[in-house]
Amino acid sequence: MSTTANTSSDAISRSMIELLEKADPTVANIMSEEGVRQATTLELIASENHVSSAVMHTMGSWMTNKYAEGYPGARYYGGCEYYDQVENLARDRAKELFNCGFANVQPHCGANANIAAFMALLSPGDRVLSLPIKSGGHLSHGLKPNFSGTFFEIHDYDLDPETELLDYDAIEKLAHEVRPQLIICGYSAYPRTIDFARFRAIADSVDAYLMADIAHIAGLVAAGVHPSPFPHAHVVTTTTHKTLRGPRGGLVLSDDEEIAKKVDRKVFPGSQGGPLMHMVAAKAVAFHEALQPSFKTYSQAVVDNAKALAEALVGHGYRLCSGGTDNHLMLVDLQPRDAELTGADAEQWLESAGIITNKNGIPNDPRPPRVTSGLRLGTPALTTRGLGPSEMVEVAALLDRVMGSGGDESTCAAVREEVRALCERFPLPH
Ligand code: DSN
Repeated sequence: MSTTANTSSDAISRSMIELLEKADPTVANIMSEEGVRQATTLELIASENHVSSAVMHTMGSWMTNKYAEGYPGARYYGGCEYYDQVENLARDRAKELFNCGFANVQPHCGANANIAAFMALLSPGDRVLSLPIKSGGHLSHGLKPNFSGTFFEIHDYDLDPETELLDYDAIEKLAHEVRPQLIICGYSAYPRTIDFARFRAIADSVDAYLMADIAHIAGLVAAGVHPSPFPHAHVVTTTTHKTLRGPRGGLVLSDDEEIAKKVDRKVFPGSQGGPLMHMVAAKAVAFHEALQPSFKTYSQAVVDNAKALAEALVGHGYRLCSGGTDNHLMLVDLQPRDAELTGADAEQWLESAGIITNKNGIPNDPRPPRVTSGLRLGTPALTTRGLGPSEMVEVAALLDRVMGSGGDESTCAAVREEVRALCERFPLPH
């Protein structure tokens, strides 16, 4: 039960678990086990990361105790002096980080940020042009059961079937046929650079708004290792916990004053009540971290590691969708290595070996979403631990040993021990 206390070098985490062991030993046990899991496994899920102790403990603080509905200087509750200060700080830091004039830091998550953006820009029934989830888009960009697919008329653009890249000419042609009110760019499983300027030109040619959902690449954008959606997008939405390495949460940005006013109204009271002020405070801390020169170094290392991992996997016979990666993630087509291998099997076998990944459909995947022929891999979390390009070669070899073994138990167990050793060499940063 006290294993987390032993694994964590962070005194606050240790004393928190000790306190919890007295207050609620059942939850203390679950949390300890999860702490050990994180410390002893390799996290390759492209949308996950390890936050700093400063960010983590700001979340678990007395800042959770307060209602602060409204915005700084205009709250519906008394006692908000310090919440105004911290929210203003978070907003200012977000604006500085992304070089724009407006930030709303209250969305509880990326999907909520997107709800507010849709509500600010559109009326129910309006037409939206976006990449479907099956090709790397996000569910909040138009999936039928989601709010976006329920209340708006969604039209799909797609990747070029040969290159698996965005085909801007085809998107432009489709935009002229559909005449959407909104075009969305920004994806969950697209490994290449996005040409925001080209998207804006397409949007302007049909008098549509352009929304960039940069949830995956936000940290890379902030660090200048991926082009910025500003000044091109009318609205930018993101999460704060992926490459940006902050607390789980959402953020809406804009450079347009009229849109900004609408976004504020649509976050509160349009789609949320009380903001999670402990998370807003943690966002402020994370933005401060991301403004430091060390974050640029980190983000460049994320990209360098992704390239190294991608090259090593190709060397083992895997095909990468679009042929490689420009950012933090890659989509591995497992079929050329083994036509029988599914993403679901690979995910499960790798987990038993201590390597955490997620199955992911590849473009035009013949298998259903719970099976898939692909695996999505990302380097933000491993880079946070300090692994570099030479360790990416080791990680690729471990991945291949497991996937090439057909899930053989003794192979998975042997790899599990090597993963433990690698994790000991590169402990969590807190
Ligand atoms: N669910 C996230 C991802 O894993 O990409 C996107 O929000």
